[in-house]
Amino acid sequence: MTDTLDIGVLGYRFMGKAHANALARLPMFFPDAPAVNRRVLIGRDEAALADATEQLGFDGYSTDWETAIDEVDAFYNLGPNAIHREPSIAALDADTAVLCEKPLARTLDDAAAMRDAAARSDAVAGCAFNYRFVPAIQYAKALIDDGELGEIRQVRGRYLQDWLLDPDAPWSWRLSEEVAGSGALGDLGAHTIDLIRFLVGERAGPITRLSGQLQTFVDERPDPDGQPGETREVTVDDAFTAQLAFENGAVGTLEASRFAAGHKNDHAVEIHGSEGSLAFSLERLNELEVLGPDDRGYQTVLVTDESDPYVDHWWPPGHVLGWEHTFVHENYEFLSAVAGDGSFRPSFEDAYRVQRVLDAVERSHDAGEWVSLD
Ligand code: SOE
Repeated sequence: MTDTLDIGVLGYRFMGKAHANALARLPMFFPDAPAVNRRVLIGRDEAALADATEQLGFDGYSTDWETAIDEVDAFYNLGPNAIHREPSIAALDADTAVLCEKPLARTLDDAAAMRDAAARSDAVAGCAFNYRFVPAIQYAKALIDDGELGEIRQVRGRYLQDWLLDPDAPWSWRLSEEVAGSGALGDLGAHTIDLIRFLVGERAGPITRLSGQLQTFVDERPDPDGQPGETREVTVDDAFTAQLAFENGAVGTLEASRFAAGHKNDHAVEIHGSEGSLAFSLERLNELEVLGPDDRGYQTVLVTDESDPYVDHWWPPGHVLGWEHTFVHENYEFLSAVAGDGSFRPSFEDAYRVQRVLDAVERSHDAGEWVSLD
């Protein structure tokens, strides 16, 4: 392994910018991170790629991912869900490390194939569930693992956005079953499922059964590439809800929506144990609400002390972090694993287990009954 890691990134819009920004921050704030070179940006539209290559600080670009994955030490697959499988498996089969955006795949079968490729490869494979890397979430996990909440009894997770509230909001690949696989369920629910597994998976065990429902409120939207008045069909859910049963007897609820007026990016979890509770929302991501056995109400903990996860890399206490910092932490951990031949979580196995829950919600919705995840 060379000292400097060459990185190839497929995708240059929202997630491309989030990860390119994270790579650019590493040398200044995480000097013990491996040196990285933003080597090649991969996509289809050469004109847009050329502009993005300049803007995101890459050496060059390519429209041929098959060649590019052989030229780099790590391949970031940030494309739409339907193209997660093939390039990621090809990279892993060439022993090139892979960081794939969430959800892992469009379908459970694709996720299983990706998990199997990671199992047979010597390369590190990770899925970019970035909310594990919020300091307040890691602080919450430490409280739970230390038994501060006692036995886990109830889990409540939600991811609420409002960007499709306007029926004239344009169609995009995220609204296509053929490209995305699902809507709010896989785009937003996947994050919450991973977060719940991260936080309570060791004490509550896996989700063993669930019931779920999916709903589409607006079933066609203006086609941004079509003539005025032309529309495209929405073939995924706009919102979902589910109720969960855990191996230890805990119960839970899950929901996500792209129609939740008043919520911009409200990814929230609340956990009740036999000894206390905790609550987190991404819209207040530096804070954790904690209630211990002797507290009469929730206490707000500002998780910005230098002893808190990652905070010592940034600013003094109270100089709060933001959404983008979660990607810096995630890239630091992933690239440190790549350089050190270590392991990274969330792994493709973790991401496959998230995909099993997504699939179970769809099975339950179709069957109109509870389904098992055994
Ligand atoms: C959807 O709007 C979205 O961009 C998700 O795709 C991301 O994973 C989430 O972090 C923010 O919202």
